[in-house]
Amino acid sequence: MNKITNCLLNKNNSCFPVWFMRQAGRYLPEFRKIRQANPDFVKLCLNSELSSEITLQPIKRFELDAAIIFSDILLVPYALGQDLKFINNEGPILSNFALKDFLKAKKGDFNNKLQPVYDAISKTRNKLNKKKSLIAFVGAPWTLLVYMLNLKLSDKTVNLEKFNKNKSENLVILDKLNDFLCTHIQNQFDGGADLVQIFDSWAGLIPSSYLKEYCYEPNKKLVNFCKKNKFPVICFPKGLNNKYVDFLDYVKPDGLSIDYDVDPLWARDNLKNVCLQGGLDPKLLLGDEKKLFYEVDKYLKIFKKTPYIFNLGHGLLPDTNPDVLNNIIKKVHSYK
Ligand code: 1CP
Repeated sequence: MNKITNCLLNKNNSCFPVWFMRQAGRYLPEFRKIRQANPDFVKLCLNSELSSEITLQPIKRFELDAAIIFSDILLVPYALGQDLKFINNEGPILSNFALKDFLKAKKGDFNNKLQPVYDAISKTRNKLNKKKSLIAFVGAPWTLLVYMLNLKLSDKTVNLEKFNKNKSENLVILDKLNDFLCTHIQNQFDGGADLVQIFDSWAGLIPSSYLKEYCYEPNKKLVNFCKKNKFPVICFPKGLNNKYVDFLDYVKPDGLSIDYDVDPLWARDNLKNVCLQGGLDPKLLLGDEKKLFYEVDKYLKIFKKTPYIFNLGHGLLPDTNPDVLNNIIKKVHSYK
């Protein structure tokens, strides 16, 4: 059993496994080179040879305990019929959502469209040392819905009026998404993934009175599917603050990734019977190294006796210096 699975399932605390969200990305010159030659991001994600190569780039450079498959959460709405484009420095754009087309989506078609992702997973698993995990991922239904219906007004607000206009319809969409996400998880495990992370990146935009319906319940359905199939699962409901406690009580995943707004000491004392992950602010990696290593040390000390996977409180930023990452990894591995 590899280190991360042992930490997640057996709550083993004998070492700190380490990986980083967005570890395959723009901060690496070797990634930028492939990206420049492949301006169509969706095509790149669906090129199993290249996406496997990108997945392994950080593994060749650093002593990481996991590779995360190079793909994107928005390939699911793409496979369900929405056109997807990534505009440089602006992020992703999906074509207008059409309920009729969405309701007609079929599993066979969905599987065919995403087959290159599953092929990339198999190719990567064959090349990756057995001691290292290969991480699959999905976006949680709410976060996907934010993109599919274009609900985000800013990084802090969501258009709830637009959402509430068709509330019953939206709940149907969430449910159908859940079903397809279970298929996507299953296919990724069939391809050779060892664990799955569920990204609910916009959970923090949901007003408290809606949290159960739009965040906890959909995450729980995915987690229950994983548990039934013995797939280790980590949830990342970003932005929940002290509601992380309610999330954990309700959803009960094997692992829980905390964001940079969560106080690690509070997390250790209030989020029990789960393997915690992450938390360190990715912005710290761009600043003074002394301050950075003071903070890295703080996380290691706080989580010394608990099952904990070292990671950040969100994805690596494009301006991160790869050498800094290397120094963090060395420090984490030498700690216990
Ligand atoms: O321009 C480029 O080179 C593309 C940048 C990029 C990359 C490298 C995007 C666009 N997606 C990815 C890959 C990606 N996306 C991974 C690969 C594995 C790894 O972590 O190394 C993963 C796990 C994701 C997941 C993802 N995509 C999330 C959840 C995590 C998070 O960041 O909160 C989200 C919200 C997306 C949507 C998305 N894709 C890309 C961008 C810039 C965004 C965010 C847009 C926004 O802020 O709304």
